Amino acid sequence: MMMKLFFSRNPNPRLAVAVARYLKSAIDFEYASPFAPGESEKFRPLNPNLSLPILVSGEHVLWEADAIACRLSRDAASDFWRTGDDEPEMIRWISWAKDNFMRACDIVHFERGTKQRYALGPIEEEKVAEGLARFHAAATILESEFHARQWLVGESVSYADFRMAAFLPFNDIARLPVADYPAICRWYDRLENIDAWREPFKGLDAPDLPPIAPPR
Ligand SMILES: N[C@@H](CCC(=O)N[C@@H](CS)C(=O)NCC(=O)O)C(=O)O
Repeated sequence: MMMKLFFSRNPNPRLAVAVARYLKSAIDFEYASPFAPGESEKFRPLNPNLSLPILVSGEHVLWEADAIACRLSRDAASDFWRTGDDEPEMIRWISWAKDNFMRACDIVHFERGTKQRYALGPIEEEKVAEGLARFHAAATILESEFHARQWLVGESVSYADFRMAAFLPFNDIARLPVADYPAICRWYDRLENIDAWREPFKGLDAPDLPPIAPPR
């Protein structure tokens, strides 16, 4: 039975779609909107959080982008999710990303992006300021890492790079000062050279994200 990945164009589902397309996984992609009116009944049995991505394989359901990336990489017998001696280092960067660099990006993107797209309230500038402070602290560490290497783990791209960068495709909206960090910019340019990262939704049927009204 063909696996199915439920996705939207938001950051974590985008990440899972990019992984699947990078690995050329033999799966179906289906656009979903579990928070839309009337959709929760369908999706709550699949994921009690109602969030995306969700990977369904027969009776088996997996949610959380990291777990899905691990599953798809194993199925592809790829070292995109490292399985050898590099695995602890990859886990280190995934873990650090979620508490630091990616978290900072998420805080700012939530205020300037998600809240505005989905009418969840006005931008809270003190939260943006907190996110920006966290961003500078994390980016300083990442910048010095990328002075010494091209990718986070070993000599080639791994899931840690995709996870770290999950919110950067949305930086037109989040407006994080990534340009202040040249080694991070060079790393991100390398990611953008990967078709699956740059254009994960190419050929997929998925409506654009709701637009963001310009600030009044
Ligand atoms: N920790 C989860 C977070 C999942 C999550 O927050 N998904 C958001 C998008 S970033 C979502 O489902 N939003 C509703 C939607 O996209 O329709 C993961 O890494 O998969």
